[in-house]
Amino acid sequence: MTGDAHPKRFLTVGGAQLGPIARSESREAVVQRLLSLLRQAADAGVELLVFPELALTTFFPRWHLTDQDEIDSFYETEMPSPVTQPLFDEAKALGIGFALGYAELVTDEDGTVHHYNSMVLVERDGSKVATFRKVHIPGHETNEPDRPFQHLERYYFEPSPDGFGVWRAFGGLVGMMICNDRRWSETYRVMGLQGVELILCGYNTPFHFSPDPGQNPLQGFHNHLVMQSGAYQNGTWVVGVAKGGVEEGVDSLAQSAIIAPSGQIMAQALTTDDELIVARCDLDWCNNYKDTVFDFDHYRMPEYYGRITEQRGVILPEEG
Ligand code: CDV
Repeated sequence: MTGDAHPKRFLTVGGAQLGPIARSESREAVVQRLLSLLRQAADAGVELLVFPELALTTFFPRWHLTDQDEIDSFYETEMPSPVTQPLFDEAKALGIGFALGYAELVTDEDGTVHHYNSMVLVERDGSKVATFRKVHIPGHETNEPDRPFQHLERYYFEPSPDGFGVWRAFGGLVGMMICNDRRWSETYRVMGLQGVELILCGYNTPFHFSPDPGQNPLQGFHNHLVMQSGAYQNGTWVVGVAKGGVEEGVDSLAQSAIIAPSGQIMAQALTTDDELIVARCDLDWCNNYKDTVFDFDHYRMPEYYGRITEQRGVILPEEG
């Protein structure tokens, strides 16, 4: 693969793509599906298994709900909880780590309540590595009844207060991002500047994009485009895992993929249902890119990148 003689750091990584989760499907039933994928992954020698965004419930931002108790029923107040504990127990027994996306409700000591779109990363010994909270919250804040379905993430979630961390875990440097985060080059670069070698991502991407339906047929292309370029430009593995298929009448992209630091797709899902994909990832392969064409210390020109953090929107050059 790289032609080098020195020993490699291999990690066998799995993507546990999910098919639709109906609104009526219980958490217990979903956890059974996750357990089935976990056991398949263990049989395949997987050491780290990645589940999608909001992997315990249906993608509820497609509805404008107003009853706060009903809204909060989609969130987890503890992780693990009695319902998710069997997943943690089985993973530890099998010696397999995992990343799981879920809606998280946090109550501060002063009683302030936060709603996040989160992903927990758990090591092979069952210890919690980190909880990542989605940074880029897409969609809209208020009900827009003219749409065929809503994308009310900005009504249901607040952005992460923490940003993009990178953690020493699984023998490498691991980061996380959630769905819309994967479309932004800054996401990858902030982790790339922390030496990231493996980025884990879950997503729910409906084919229909109301603000510009012309993009609908390009959903699959754009999905791989951003993750492949992010992997290559930062010399990192990227694992993108979908909840796909027709869920409550909304058709969503599947095409989960494990992408190498070269930008090449090493494994890709073939169905729109529960499906395991696996790749044996050489974490040292990252250095072929990090030490050459993307040797940041040698070649980056941050003195010209100030606008990236100094402004949010576009400032046009003066006319004339
Ligand atoms: N769950 C998501 O973040 N979905 C978004 C929207 C825009 C479809 C996405 O970027 O895929």
